[in-house]
Amino acid sequence: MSDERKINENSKNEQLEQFRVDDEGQKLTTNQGLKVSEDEFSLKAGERGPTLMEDFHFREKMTHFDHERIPERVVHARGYAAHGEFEVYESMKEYTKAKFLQDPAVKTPVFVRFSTVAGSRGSAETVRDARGFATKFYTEEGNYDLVGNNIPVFFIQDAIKFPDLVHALKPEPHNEFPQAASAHDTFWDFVANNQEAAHMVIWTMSDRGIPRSFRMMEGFGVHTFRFVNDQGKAHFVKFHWKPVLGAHSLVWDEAQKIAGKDPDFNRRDLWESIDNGDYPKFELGVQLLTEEDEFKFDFDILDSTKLWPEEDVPVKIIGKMTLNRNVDNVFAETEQVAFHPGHVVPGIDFSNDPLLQGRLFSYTDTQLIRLGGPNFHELPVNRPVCPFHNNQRDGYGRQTINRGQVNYHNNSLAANTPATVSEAEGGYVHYQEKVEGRKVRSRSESFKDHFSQATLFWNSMSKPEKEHIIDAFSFELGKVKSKSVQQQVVDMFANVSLELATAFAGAIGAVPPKEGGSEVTKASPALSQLNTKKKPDTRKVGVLLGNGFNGSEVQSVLEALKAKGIQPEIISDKLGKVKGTDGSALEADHTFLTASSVLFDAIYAAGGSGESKKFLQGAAYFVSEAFSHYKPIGATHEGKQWLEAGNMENSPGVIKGEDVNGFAEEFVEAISAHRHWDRQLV
Ligand code: HDE
Repeated sequence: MSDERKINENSKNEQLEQFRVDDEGQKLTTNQGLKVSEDEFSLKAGERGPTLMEDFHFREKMTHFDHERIPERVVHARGYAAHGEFEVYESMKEYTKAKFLQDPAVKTPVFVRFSTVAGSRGSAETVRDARGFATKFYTEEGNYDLVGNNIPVFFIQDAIKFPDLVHALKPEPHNEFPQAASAHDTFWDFVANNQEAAHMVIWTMSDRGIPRSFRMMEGFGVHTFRFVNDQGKAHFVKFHWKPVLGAHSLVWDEAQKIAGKDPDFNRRDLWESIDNGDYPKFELGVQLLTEEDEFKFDFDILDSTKLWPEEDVPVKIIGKMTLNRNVDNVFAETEQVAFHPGHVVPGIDFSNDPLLQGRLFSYTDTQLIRLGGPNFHELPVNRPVCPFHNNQRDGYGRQTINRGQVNYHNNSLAANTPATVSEAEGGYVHYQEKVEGRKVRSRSESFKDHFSQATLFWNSMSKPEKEHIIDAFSFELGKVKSKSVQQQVVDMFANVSLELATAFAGAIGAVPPKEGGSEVTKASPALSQLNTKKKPDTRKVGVLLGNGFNGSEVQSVLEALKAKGIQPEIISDKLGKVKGTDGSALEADHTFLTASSVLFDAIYAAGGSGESKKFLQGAAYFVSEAFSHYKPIGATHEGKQWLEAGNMENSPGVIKGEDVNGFAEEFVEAISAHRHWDRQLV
């Protein structure tokens, strides 16, 4: 690889190209390149005799298969990824010298992996959990990894507690259930006895714990990092990803049903969007603080259980990421990608957040067991796109052939190269923060308020969002067997909100809290998803269509939806052509068996005059289930019968179309709203 460091959006793709292999149309060979004449039968002593040791092809094939699995990630095992590019809107020179944040003309290749945290690699995706949001920027100065989550705070304040947290969250060790769920005794026992978890717990119990899609959730770097400019001046910084489609969630009953109907719901959504050219986009935002302002807040900015309210420290939008290419091979790329918050570039540095400090150890360590040795940086997805040279050698799976006699520093035989370079030439120099202190195992007093920001979050929620939080606590604690743990959690959350704790105590038969309450009255409107962007783009609409539908009118509705970026998919009682009154026909994409209302954002009941009983039953169920999940429902022609039958006609977000043109417009607006929470369910 040349030492020329011109990176563009294609650099990673071009690098990966040299590793891609197309097997189709090729001759079958062993791994040694020997052509194979027979792949059906092992080599035997006689047709009915034993297999011979000599059968090297059988042994190679079987041995490779026997070793195909690697350990899954200890957390974030279930994930999905895509390639893309990042561009900065304006130079960030004032704050950081990071090269990829200087020039709006430069596009930096990225690889992003989204994940759930608790579940195993094969678990369902719509479980209640935080989501990982890890981005690798392949910059001209080396890889920069922003390894974040969709929740801006964390459960614990010090990394030493991470193994305890994860043990408590994962399936219980004696019986190994429940899978991918926090609704069990050990998790809530951990929460009640490690009360710093309060803030993140209220986030996971909120709608943020069940995002509608990876494309519709925010991302956060969580920790306080540092930006450092070329004058050596530092700012504290928090990173945000803002989805261009807004942040939206599922409802809990729907999320549980999707987990059965389509456990791959989120990855399918990401894959299909990119495949369709609807590229997911996120804007990068930063909150910046001068070093002088470090102690200006009523919380410690080194404490990862705290956020910086956006109304106090505005989020400056500085760039945009577009995901535009699916992987070629999930194992090679998504599974083998190795993120690490310690992969930084000049201009980005750390803070003393004790959670971040511990992560700086853990990520390389975990790759050593997961990817089998110290050469994981050589795997194609992990390679920087700029050159890399050092004196590290050997180890399992080493691929580079480092030539020459010299593999040490200092040396004279190679003129002391590879040579270190000065800061001015791009050498990474750690920010020279002055640090002094006694060696102590303790926590600063400034980390001791565990409840105020949980209350801030609660205060910021709209009425439906509060109801969802109460329901989530009632569900999760309703699954806890220990009465003592249930009561401890009630008493703990009384410190966050008496209204909340009293409500879920009632639902789980616990004693309502006698004392508690919070003096925090502040709210942060940016925390409510009710204030997010609302757009119709890429929303999926299930169209219930039967034979004898009104050909031209229904087609004109479908065209109007498509013109707004909405994706209608036709559902009928059988696959094949569905015929319209005017002789036109539309192909059914799904049947009532293969699809479910929970897999769509909205339902359009268009009906048809020649419907069978099976059709009528299937459609009625679709409509009523979608209604119960507060989804937009539109109905025209015969489709209106289900609204009447279900007494849904005058409900918010239910559009009954008399005039087809006006109908499409109203329906698009209802779809953009995402859900209609003010609907009264009967
Ligand atoms: Fe992680 N985390 N984490 N984490 N984390 C891992 O690294 C760890 C934390 C996050 O898609 C592991 O490669 C410790 C916060 C994401 O490959 C492991 C602590 C945040 C991913 C690990 C934390 C994260 C991981 C497991 C407490 C949000 C998936 C496999 C100090 C800012 C990355 C691996 C991917 C993965 C350790 C806390 C995000 C074991 C010790 C806070 C998105 O190294």
